[in-house]
Amino acid sequence: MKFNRELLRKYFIMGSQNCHRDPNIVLEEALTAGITAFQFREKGTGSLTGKEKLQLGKELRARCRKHHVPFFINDHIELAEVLDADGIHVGQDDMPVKEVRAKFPDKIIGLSISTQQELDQSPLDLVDYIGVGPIFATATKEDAKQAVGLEWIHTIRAQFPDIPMVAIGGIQTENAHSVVEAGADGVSFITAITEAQNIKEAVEKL
Ligand code: TZP
Ligand code: MG
Repeated sequence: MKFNRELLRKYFIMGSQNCHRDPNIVLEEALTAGITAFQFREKGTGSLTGKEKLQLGKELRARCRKHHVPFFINDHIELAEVLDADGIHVGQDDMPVKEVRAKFPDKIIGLSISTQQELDQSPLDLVDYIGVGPIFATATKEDAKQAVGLEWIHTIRAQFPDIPMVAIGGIQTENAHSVVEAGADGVSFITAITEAQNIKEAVEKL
């Protein structure tokens, strides 16, 4: 799948550890409601591993394919290959972007950026988009860094007017628009959907 920055507008991230219901149903509702991208992030306390992770990944991958929504894998290079993911999202401590790009010349690659130093030292020319945050406080990621605020989006935009950018961390229906107004191409979110009473309404508002 070819990258287009509009894919970043409503970028849902989740793993089974985030869901109170069958992750297949949660994803299906989110896809039907209009998310523009999905990232399988099976990670942290209570997450599946090995064959179970692979099996769930296959199921979620198939659902994205059916809806023509790009399917991303968080970190897990091998899984991205096996599941024929459209893209992979890596953090600063994962496989270096240069190696990921060499391995996957045609996949969409996203990279997390949380500080000016990371911005300065990352090979931005090799990635399709950056993920920036955590913008607001979040309890979803166990090792999340301090919230950087909307100011961080302005700071990056001033230096890179054209770089495709999705924001993450504490983004909910009530604050999503402030993030886009600050200059992000889109918002990524976990609990805005996995904790939503009504997924359809939540996706529409985000
Ligand atoms: N990376 C930075 S914050 C975060 C990740 C994966 C968690 C976002 O979860 P939520 O529930 O949308 O705040
Ligand atoms: Mg990572």
